[in-house]
Amino acid sequence: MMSTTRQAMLIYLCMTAVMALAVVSGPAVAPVAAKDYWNDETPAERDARMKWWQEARFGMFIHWGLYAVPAGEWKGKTNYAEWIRNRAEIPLKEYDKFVGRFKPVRFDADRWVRMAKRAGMKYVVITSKHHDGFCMWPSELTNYDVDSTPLKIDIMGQLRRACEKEGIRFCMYHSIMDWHHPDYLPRRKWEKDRPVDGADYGRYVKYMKGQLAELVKQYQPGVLWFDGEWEPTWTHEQGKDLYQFVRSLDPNIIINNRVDKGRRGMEGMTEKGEFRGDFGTPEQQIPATGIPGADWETCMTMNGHWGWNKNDKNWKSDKDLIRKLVDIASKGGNFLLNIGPKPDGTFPQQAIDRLEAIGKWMDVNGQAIYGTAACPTGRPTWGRITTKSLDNGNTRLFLHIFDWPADGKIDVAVANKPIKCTLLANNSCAIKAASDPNGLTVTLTGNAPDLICSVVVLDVVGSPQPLKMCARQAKDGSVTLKAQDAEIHNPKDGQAARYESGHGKDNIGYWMDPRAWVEWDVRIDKPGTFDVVAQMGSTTDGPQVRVVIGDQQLTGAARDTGSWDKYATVTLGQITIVKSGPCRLEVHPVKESWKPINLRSITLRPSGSNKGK
Ligand code: H79
Repeated sequence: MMSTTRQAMLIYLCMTAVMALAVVSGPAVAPVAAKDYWNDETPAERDARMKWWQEARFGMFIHWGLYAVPAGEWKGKTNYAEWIRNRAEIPLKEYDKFVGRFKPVRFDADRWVRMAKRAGMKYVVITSKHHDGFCMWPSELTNYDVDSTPLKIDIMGQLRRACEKEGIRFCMYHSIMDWHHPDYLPRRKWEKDRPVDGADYGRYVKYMKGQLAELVKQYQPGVLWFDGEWEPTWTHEQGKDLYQFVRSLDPNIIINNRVDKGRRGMEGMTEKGEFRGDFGTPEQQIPATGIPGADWETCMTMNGHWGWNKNDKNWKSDKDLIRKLVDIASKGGNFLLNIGPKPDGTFPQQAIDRLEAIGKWMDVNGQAIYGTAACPTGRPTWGRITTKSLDNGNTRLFLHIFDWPADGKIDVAVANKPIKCTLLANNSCAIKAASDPNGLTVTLTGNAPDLICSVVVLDVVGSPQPLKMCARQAKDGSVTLKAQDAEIHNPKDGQAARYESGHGKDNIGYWMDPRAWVEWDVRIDKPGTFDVVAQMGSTTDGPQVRVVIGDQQLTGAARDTGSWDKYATVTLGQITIVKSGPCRLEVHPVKESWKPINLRSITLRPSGSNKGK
């Protein structure tokens, strides 16, 4: 049978021929317009194309290329990886010596793919070409490829076949930016040895398209994951054209938003507008909330580098990685977790260990991740929720419990009636679930079956009816309001304040506009007098905030912490709450005093007179 790719190629060629004929024979024959893969796709067609990817939820990113050879080190500095050529300013003459030293004698594609599968990953995205321009398959269009290395291994081909065997989707990362091709522009500022004379960017684009045609034809990637689109030589028009071109090679292929110019920085979601791309690409960060209707995938490293860096020992823990996977699934996203293989073709042992640990968790809990949808409510304090609709119109909620409660009780902010509730690890273990006007309460017994994340399966009647989430008082009477749970109100015009995460950030930032304000829903069960304590970062003394709770308010000032990313705990004042029940806490800038601050949290802490009551 002819593959869909081949068919598409044929249709594409035929249409090109028809269009050429139309031109030759003049206006009497109406030209047949090529399908516009972006605008002419119906929502149903798009859903069908995206289905496998949306259900997969978890994939492996692989950054492998010549940069594995220096392993992150150049002239005594050790903090490089796949950007080493650029960051260490290595002349091409020097860098190209890695071609002769790329000898992955222990490369075993089957082993790699089996490790991905064991970890519970459903797809693999590997660098066919990173920014350094080196091609990991034998390309007809350049000698800067694996055919010029001592072992001449077609890495893409071997991985493609291994994926096929194991039922894993094979996908490719391809960089638009290219620091090697003579026609690519611009050059790096420090490059003195490569004059731009004769360079022709249009010719580079043709080269790239030719290579993409090779890749799609020979390896049928499920996703083309572009990157390096931010340089000014790459335009929106070219992005549109490349999206159409790649879809015309294989109509079913999925393409990330870095094909075009609509990506919002490292936050990665696509700006509003005509921008192409099937999914957003947050890099090294997880969005604060899901984005209804948007497809996205967080890509992240296990340590601090994408390519192999032998000195980077800063590995994320099993717990951190598993909870990140859960967090992402609970917001309706995919997790693309990176491996930077070593030059001998093996995975770093630390990466192998982590894949193994995630796999063990997925063996038990995978069904709470695959094919699930985002949590319908806000984020609970005890963990995360994923959902699945059941055939009979009811809903299955997977309660991913990070912090097993001491009193055994967890709140689920939905109005639905419970049907049954069990532990996923042991489905004979019935758990009590009861609903009241404040939502559902699940009562657990015993200890957490999994200290990283225990999953409770809760079936409820009908589709989810979310209730407003309230922050509640802890045992000591305090309430902590976190940046990630704030509702941010921005004026329609002007700079928008937003929640920032990743790279140690966990705060409301970009708070330039004093008209922007934030609020939280709170529920007070034990009224009294509270100290209002804020964690704030500021580059000056004095920006004031007004905190409003019900009909009371107070004003306090931020202190100079030297940097927006350094935080001080400041007591803003005291406030007395007389009535129990739900209320709102708002934080407004005081306009006259305003200089941007970062806000990490607000805590209401029972004050001296109130303590222990
Ligand atoms: O392949 C890995 C990295 O090598 C690559 N992307 C991941 C998947 C990467 N390249 N650059 N970076 C990561 C950081 C670059 C950030 C910037 Fe920009 C590029 C800052 C300014 C231009 C992206 C575009 C963020 C803001 C605008």
